[in-house]
Order: sequence, then C-alpha cells, then structure tokens
Amino acid sequence: MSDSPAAFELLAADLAAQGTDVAAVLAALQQQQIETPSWGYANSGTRFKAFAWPGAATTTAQKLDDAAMVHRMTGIAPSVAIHIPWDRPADGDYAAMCQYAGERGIRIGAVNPNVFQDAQYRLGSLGSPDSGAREAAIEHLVECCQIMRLVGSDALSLWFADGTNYAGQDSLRARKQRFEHGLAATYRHLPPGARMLIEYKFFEPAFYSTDIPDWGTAYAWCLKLGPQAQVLVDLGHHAQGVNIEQIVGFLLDEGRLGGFHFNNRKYADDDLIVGSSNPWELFLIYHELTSAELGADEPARSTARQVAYMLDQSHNIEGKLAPMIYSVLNCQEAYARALCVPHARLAQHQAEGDVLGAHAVLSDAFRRDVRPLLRVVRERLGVPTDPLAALRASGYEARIAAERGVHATAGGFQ
Ligand code: PSV
Ligand code: MN
Repeated sequence: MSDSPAAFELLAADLAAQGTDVAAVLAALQQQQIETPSWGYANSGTRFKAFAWPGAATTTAQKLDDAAMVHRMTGIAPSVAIHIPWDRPADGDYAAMCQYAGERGIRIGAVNPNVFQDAQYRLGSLGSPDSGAREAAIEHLVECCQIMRLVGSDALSLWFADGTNYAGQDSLRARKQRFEHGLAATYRHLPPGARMLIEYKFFEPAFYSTDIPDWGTAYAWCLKLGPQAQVLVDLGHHAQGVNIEQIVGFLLDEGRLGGFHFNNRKYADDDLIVGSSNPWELFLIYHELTSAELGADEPARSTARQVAYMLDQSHNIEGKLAPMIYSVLNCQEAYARALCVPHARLAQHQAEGDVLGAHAVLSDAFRRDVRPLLRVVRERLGVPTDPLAALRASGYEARIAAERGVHATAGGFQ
C-alpha cells in the first residue's frame, strides 16, 4: 500500500536524503488551512440552470453545519467565508452566528459584500455613473466592515461586477476615479489590523471593460490605499495562458498577496474543483508560496504566512460536500508536493544555468506520491485517513437530503 507506515518510512528517508526536514513538512501540513465558501454549500452554479441538489443548504446554519462536516473530515478547513446579504441573520444576531459556528468547531472567515445583485447596480456599484448606486455600495461596504467586527473577521473580500458592455457606454477614466474614491471611503472603516482583499477579473459579467480587470490595477490601488490593502487572486479570473504563479511570485515579493480564491477552469470562470483540470498549475502556485514561506526574504516570507487560502467554487452537478472535500484535499496534496521540493538542489541547477536539471527537480517533486505523508498528517490531526470514503460512510449526505429535502432556491440568490 502506498500509504502504509512502511511507505512513509521510505518516503521520509528519501526526503531526508535530499535535505528536506520531514518533521517541518509534517508540521506545516498540520497547520495548513483552507477556508470554504458558504455559497458553495447552497444551490448555485451556472447562469443557465442551478440544479437543485437534495439536501443543499438553504440557510446559513445549514451552510455552517456542512462546513463543519468538511472540517471534521479533513481537519484543515476551520473557517467559512460569508456573503452578505445572503448570510445576513434575519434578527441581525451575528454573535449567535459565531456561537453556532464555534459550537461546531469552526469560525467565520472573510466577509464578502454583495454589490452586484440589486437592480440599482445595473450600471455598476462603485464605478456606476449613478451617484445613488455609488452611495448605496459604499454604505453596504461600510456595513460589512461593521459585520467584520461582530464576527471577528480580519478580511473584507471584495469582488465587483462593475464594468461596461459597449465602447463609449461610460468614461473609463471617470469610472476609475469613482472606484478610487469608493475604495478609499471603505478602507477607512476597516477594523484595526484587518485586511481589504481586492479581487480582479478580466471579463464577466461586463464584456467590454471591467473596472478591476487585472492584478496590476488591483495592486496599483492597494498601493494608493495603504498597507491593509492586498490583492486577491481568483484562479478563474485570467485570460487563457496567463502565468498565474508569476503573478503570485510578484505579489509575494511586494508584500501584497492577500489571498486566493481557489477553483479550476478550462475555459473561463468555470468555478470547478481546484486542481481537477490543471494540478500542475496549482502545484507551481504552491511552489511560489512555499519558497517564500520557507525562505528568508522579507516581506515575501511574512506575506506568505498570512495568505488567506479560500475556495470560491460552485458545484452544480456533483453534489456539495464531496466536491468541497475533494478540493481541500487537492490543495493539501499540492502543498505537500511543494514542501517536498529540494530548494538547495533547485537553486544550484538554476545558478549553473542547467535549464532541464532545474525543471526536472520541480517536475519530479510534482510527481511525488505524497500519500504516505498525508496519512500521517491525518492521523495526527485525528481525522479520517480517507476523508471522502469517511464522508460516504457517515451517511451525512443521505441524512441532510432526508431532513432538508430538495429546494429550487439558488445559493442565497433569493
Ligand atoms: C464571481 O465571479 C465570483 O465568483 C467572484 O469570484 C466572487 O469572489 C464570488 O463570485 C463571490 O462573490
Ligand atoms: Mn472569487
């Protein structure tokens, strides 16, 4: 068996021989954390049809129950990102929400405002030519800063649907200026020590221009805003072929990488299971992160250690909990492989200009079977060694399907 104790001994000996500190690798894996999105437990999906999944969560309490189950199965998903207003409690009792999460062994993570759902945002939110829409957006963003205080969150995670569909529809520079004003107005309300994470997306739902189209725009605004503003990289928000790991490296080196929205895509913003179609890309991203995390360079080192790792996925045909667990495990495996990269050997090949030698070091690490390591990590975390099998065996999905039934509501989009 590749994940037997004997397999672990063999792997540990091999890693030690290449100079890797196996105890440190195990410790890092035990500390890894992946945040799951509340909206991923509800019925959500494509703009064509959100298929109703039996037992899909319809309330925040149910989303927290499901997230807690994902954490019980994996041991590394202790927080949940919330989306306001989808997760706004009817009675405004955020303390009760936190308590509910805490009783289930998890906590509330990033707060995601929603300035794209209301009719008033037809022409945008912070970038809208309508001052009423801009003011409503700022008011909502400020409310989310207040919610952060109530739930003890340290991340305001911003994504905007803003942009235009037609050339000439609006002034591109005026939109830029309105955005800068709105972001600055929000930044002032961040709780002390909290971060504003700014997401970019090059198209969709706007198709001619997007107000934050790329990481460079987000980065430039972070610099203007101040040290609490950082860039959020959503893997589905780039044009085909963009080298995301290079963006990650740049932002780490500048101390402005705030977090990730992990998912995988083949064509556009597909929001599928992270690592399902391009595990090599996920590994290379983790390699940038681990080399910063394990290196001595500042601010890259401390920035890497603070990165908010979040999933932003939408599961439409494959259930809800299993794909979420699958995603968490894919991140765990990518991180484990990246931790096994022999950095000194890689640096030597690079310094010698040994192109293929250096490449082979990385691709060999990518091909490593890290299951023996993960077995030990799961044993130490006290979680099932096969989380997906344990989910199936638990009967949890059948139980929630029976208890909750099938609801046609989309993920909070009531
Ligand atoms: C829409 O593209 C999106 O997937 C963004 O990535 C946001 O982060 C997410 O929805 C939640 O609002
Ligand atoms: Mn996202």
